[in-house]
Amino acid sequence: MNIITVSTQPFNDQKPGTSGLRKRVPVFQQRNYLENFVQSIFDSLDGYEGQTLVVGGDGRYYNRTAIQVILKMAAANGFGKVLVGQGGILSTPAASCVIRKYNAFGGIILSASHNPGGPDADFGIKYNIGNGGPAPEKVTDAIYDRTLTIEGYKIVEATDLDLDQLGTSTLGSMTVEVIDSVTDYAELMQSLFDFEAIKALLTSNDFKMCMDSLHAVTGPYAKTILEGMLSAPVGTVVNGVPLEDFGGGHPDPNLVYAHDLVELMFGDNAPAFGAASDGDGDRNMILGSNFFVTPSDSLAVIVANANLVKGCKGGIAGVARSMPTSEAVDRVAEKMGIDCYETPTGWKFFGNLMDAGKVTLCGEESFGTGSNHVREKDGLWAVFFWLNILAVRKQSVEEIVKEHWSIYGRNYYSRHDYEGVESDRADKLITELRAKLASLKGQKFGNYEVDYADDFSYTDPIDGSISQKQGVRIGFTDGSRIVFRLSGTGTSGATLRVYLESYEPDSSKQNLDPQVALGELINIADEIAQIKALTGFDVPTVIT
Ligand code: G16
Repeated sequence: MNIITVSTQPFNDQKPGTSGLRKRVPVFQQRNYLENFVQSIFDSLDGYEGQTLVVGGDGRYYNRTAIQVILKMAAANGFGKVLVGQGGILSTPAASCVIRKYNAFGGIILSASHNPGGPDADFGIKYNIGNGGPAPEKVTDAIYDRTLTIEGYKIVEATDLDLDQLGTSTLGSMTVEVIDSVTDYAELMQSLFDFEAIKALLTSNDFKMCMDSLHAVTGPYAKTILEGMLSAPVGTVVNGVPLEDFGGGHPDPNLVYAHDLVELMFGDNAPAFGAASDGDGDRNMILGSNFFVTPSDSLAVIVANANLVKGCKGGIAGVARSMPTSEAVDRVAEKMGIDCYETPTGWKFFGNLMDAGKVTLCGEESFGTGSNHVREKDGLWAVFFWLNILAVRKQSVEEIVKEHWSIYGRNYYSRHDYEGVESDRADKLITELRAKLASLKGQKFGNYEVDYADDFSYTDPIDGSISQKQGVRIGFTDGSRIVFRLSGTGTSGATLRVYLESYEPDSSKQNLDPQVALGELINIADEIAQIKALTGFDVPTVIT
């Protein structure tokens, strides 16, 4: 089989964001665009010759095309073997699981996560290292540097492989094994949770649940595990077939985009438990009957109840949350006497802490929770964790969360997103905000007094690497916070995210609508950052 080197020219827009390179499909379809990035990944790695690479994606439009290219380039560049999910399907946590289980050198995951899919929508590619987690910044920086100087890429001349048949074939001297997308992940879940107890819950007459896979990647996983291994009634999983365009929807499990599920869960005769996951299966939303669990609260409840779950029986080493995530979990960690780490936004920052054994459970406010069972956040894992808690505690979701608040206090929390802001306007807002930081301390805004104001910088406690400018934080003397940052995952314009948080220890005041409880802080955020004036938006596009 012929290996050819194709000459190419650099593209100047291949800087990976919060989670890999995400662009519109037509951008990826430009001649050599994907190939340049893949070669830049390989050129930034050492010692992969003869080793195993894992490849899979969320099934969105362009997934199959990209996989064929990656297989041929992996063969030309000297990988020994590629494990690829059947039909090109591997959820992000399943890819992480497979990388770890088979000691692969790394993996390439094709996904733009929660962004819509289709010929004119988004596509993405990211590299995960041998621990199964997203490449750390020093690797993504090296990849980006390489994209700016690349002159050629290597590829074998070969016909496309059949990705739908399980089994082994060869591409030049490289072996390609098409593996079942679900089996390894399902086995891992079974080892972590009490499947017998969950099965008893799911088959009891007075419990009903709905899992909405939003036409995205978790469908096959949820069906196999929930409706198969756990005997939930057929139909428990809805929108369970991954579609290239996610049925035209926005595969983001939040109150806005998972509207059908939200309607069901807040309607008459709502099921006891509802959940949704995103495009590539790493995010989750948890709902009870007429009740929404914020991701920050979900993390705190999971940590507080970890002793009920088989996978955490050995105890929890520590926990971590991204900086904008609410401090609800900090309160649990404090009571448990374990460390709580605060990292920048993005799952890649949790990897080192987990590898060093410092963190067992972690999460982000952006509907992401996970543990050291893999090195990605894991949507279905959170669903099974909650089911396991419900099976043991025999209380409703609402009762469990309210009891939690009565013990630890409630962190009212909300995120306001302004999507599609002109980039220049968004940059100006952040620049002006940064310029104000030094003068904010001690200033009073209504009932609030600024305690600190800074631009979050993180020094990784394991490798000492420093990540600066990770979000502007304004903390108030009563523990409330406002955080501002620009999204690193968008593909057009800018998205401003404003995170708001206040703390309420008094049980009698814990039942307010968060938008009401946070009302004054919402106004202060606008006053300080001039959001309306500078973005031109009167209201956020998404409130979660
Ligand atoms: C958003 C979230 C982050 C999350 C990231 C990647 O980033 O705010 O918390 O880590 O997406 O998530 P996923 O892998 O599900 O796409 P950003 O930069 O847009 O705020």
